[in-house]
Amino acid sequence: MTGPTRGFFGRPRQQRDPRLPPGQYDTGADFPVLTAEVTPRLVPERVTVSVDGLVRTPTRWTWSELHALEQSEFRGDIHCVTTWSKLGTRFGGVGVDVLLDLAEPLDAATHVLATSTTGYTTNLPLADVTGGKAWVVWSHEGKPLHREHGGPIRLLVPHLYFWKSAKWITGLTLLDHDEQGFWERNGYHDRGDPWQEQRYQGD
Ligand SMILES: Nc1nc2c(c(=O)[nH]1)N[C@H]1C(S)=C(S)[C@@H](COP(=O)(O)O)O[C@H]1N2
Ligand SMILES: [Mo]
Repeated sequence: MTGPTRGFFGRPRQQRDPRLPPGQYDTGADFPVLTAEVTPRLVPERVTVSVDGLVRTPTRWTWSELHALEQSEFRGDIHCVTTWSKLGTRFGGVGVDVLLDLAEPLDAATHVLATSTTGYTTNLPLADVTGGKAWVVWSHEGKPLHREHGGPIRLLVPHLYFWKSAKWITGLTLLDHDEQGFWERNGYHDRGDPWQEQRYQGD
């Protein structure tokens, strides 16, 4: 007899990384850029981020004020609806919880609308940006966030599809209802959970 019959044991099965949600592939070292607008050129020292709407204390933080807040880091994976995921990323900034603690959301607040300098908007349930799940970030892999990726400052909501992570963020407006943002009005899902493949309205 010769060796074991080829095929009997099968070829070694390609182990799918359990960090990849359904329908996603690992982009590896690549970090694709997805931007609907012209990439703005912003001066960090002039950037402000505000939290307003249904809050007791509407607040606007300057660049230096943001840096004076308690900093935190996200380490983990991001998932774009166009099917790429980037595993093991690291972003640094301030937790959205820290901003909300200072602005004090009213009981009536249920959703937020994130806005960018460019006019880009995206909607999120308040519960998706609280409890340590969302950040306003200005560093990536220990370096200043690149302009193409939303630098100087962007929202990061890594447990939802990446279109929820508004680049060049100007603020969060708390609402007592869900108000669709740019991609949601164009057919993308209101919540966008990659583990449930909530890509489009109706998914
Ligand atoms: N202001 C703004 N934010 C945005 C977008 C955009 O076009 N404009 N694209 C979204 C989409 S669809 C994705 S996948 C990510 C892409 O971020 P990246 O270019 O850093 O990969 O940003 C999100 N935030
Ligand atoms: Mo995306």
